[in-house]
Amino acid sequence: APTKQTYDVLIIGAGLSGLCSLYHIRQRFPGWRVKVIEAGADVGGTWYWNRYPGCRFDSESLSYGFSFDKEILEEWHWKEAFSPQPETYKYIQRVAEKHNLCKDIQFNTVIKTALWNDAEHTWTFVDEAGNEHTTTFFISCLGFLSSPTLPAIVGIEDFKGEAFHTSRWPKDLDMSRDFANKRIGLIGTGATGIQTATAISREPSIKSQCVFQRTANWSAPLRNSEISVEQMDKHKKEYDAIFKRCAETPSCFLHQADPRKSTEVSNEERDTYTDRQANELYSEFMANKIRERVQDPVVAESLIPKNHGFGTRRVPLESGYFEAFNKPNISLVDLQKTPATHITANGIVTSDGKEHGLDVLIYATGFNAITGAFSAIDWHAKNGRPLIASSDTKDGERAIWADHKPSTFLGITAPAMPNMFMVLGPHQPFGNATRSIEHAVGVISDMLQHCKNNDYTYVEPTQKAVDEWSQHVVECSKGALINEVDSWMTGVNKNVKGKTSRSVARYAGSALEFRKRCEDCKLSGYRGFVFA
Ligand code: NA7
Repeated sequence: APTKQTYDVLIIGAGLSGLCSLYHIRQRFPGWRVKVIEAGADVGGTWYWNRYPGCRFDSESLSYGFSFDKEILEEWHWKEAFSPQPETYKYIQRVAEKHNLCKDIQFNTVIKTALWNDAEHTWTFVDEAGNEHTTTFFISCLGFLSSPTLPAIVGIEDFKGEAFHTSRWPKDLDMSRDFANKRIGLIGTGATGIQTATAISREPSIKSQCVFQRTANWSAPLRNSEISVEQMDKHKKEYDAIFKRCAETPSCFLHQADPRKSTEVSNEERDTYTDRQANELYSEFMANKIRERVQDPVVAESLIPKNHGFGTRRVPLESGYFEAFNKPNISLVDLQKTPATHITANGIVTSDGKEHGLDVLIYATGFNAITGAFSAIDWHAKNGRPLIASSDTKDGERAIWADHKPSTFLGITAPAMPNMFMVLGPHQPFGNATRSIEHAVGVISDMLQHCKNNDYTYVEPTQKAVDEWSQHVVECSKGALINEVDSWMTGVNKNVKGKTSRSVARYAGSALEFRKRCEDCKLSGYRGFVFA
């Protein structure tokens, strides 16, 4: 029979955000009942699901760990400057194990429905099995790149070979055995597609790999390197300085942005993110690098983005991606020239009538980003309002985030969603994820402390605060060339209904400004919030 459980704090998601939240809630509120619900079979979130070959981060390893556990930082040897997924996953498992976090995590549980009870000041979450999880406070750690999307190509279900999304890579897949003598197809050339295609191109047993590219992406060399034991011993003494530095940079990485205005420097040094002419110069420089690296000039031209400048979409970092196309068994299909018309049992057919025969089809087609994981839950928020719905439906009029256009206060709370807090939600700076997570969890813990101190069981941002914040978020992103291009960062995913027009879904200002505004709100006694 379905069960009913009651908590003070319920967290959904056991990735870095959920684990960090759980750790801090336990520390600050020892008597509270806290639970984490997780869809996967283990901790790790992004680093649990994304186990495709070549998966690694492009944040510096040394800047990525949790700052709250100095002992683990002291014991942990990051072996590469940019850690590969298996090592990051192990690190996260180590944190969970040391703090016995799994004791309070329920795995393999998918939440389907969320109901706000205005009389009780509680949320009730109902899982797939019909079990009810009722809580006063709720922390969303759903992840902003956690809801994978398949390409909207006709016939996708007809394909007879093995097919999967990169974030659902089969756990026991062994490339040397399972890809031996196979024709591999890969759709998508974002950060994931570029990493996966490069790794597969190095697998000697494959027969061939065909990369289906809809939009060419600018990509810059990762320049990864090994970290020796001696170097790591030295770095271990530098962690305080590393975290201090991350707190001072706009995206929480170790590198600092050049503080000079583009008008103060020569052409060669201009800001390529806001200055169109400087961007064109830089893009041309990068295009010539691709021309040098790819032997076939036709393939090289296809790999050079034509409709967007360098850095106007998230720049994947690569390690030999362009050279992969110099191998005789690696080919590129330029879907700009010959769009995919449909998928058959045997492969992908393009507009020139050609059927590209495949044994395995890999979808590196990205995510319903930022709002996607929210839309997988059927929300009945304050006054029964849905959270996300298309504006052309009846529900759309009442939806809090109609057409996936988020409204928030401080990126951490949302209107008509009382007692909900978000880690890495919309309108938060992403950058170096762990740094942003630790900050958001700090803000949330302080707000919960404020509630506890005052016996509040209800907190909701005012519409005025939400409107002012939304205006600030839009203001921060003004002038950035990134706004002129469709990508997950501008809220566009053509594979998702209602996600076809651009919105400002993330905080494009500096993390320092974001933090200052959170701190000011706290110092003002949480102006902009209604408590009860
Ligand atoms: P991205 O960056 O959203 O990339 C998805 C890729 O898939 C991109 O090249 C898309 O082409 C392509 N795509 C999507 N749908 C289709 C269809 N229907 N046909 C052909 N090609 C398609 O996702 P990633 O997983 O690579 O990276 C996400 C983030 O994770 C990344 O930025 C890092 O921050 C970590 P398009 O460009 O839309 O033409």
